[in-house]
Amino acid sequence: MHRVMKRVEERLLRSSLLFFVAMTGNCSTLAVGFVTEFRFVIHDVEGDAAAWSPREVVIHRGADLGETLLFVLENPTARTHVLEAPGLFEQIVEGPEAPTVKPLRVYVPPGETVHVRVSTERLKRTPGMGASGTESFQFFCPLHGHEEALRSTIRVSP
Ligand SMILES: [Cu+2]
Repeated sequence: MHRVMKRVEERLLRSSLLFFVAMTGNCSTLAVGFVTEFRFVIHDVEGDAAAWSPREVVIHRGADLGETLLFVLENPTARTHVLEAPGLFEQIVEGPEAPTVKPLRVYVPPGETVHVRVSTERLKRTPGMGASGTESFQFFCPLHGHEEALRSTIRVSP
């Protein structure tokens, strides 16, 4: 009997600790300061292909690049699409652990909207920028064609 009670207590303690971690995790994601949000919508196009719109987005490094860069991906179509943007990285924040990054490649199921946090580290440092100071990244759905004509562009300008 005593042992059972002890186990229950332990379990309660563990779940309240988890709750505490979840709460503080939430607080730290709320305290991110200035958030820049960009919204993208996928469209089916002729020939079983698909393209993301807007076809071109400009992010101003100074004015737009806050601490948090959020992409909102909408898929109003009847099939799954992907947003892939070589050179950009998704920032994964899990609880109190330090954020990790992975190449930006996000699946968006039919009828759903997915929010992705994009890493701003590399965009702020601007290693690969051209003479004009503008850096370009292409994005597309790799499942439904990656021809030049279907690609959209994100320009990061000073
Ligand atoms: Cu697609």
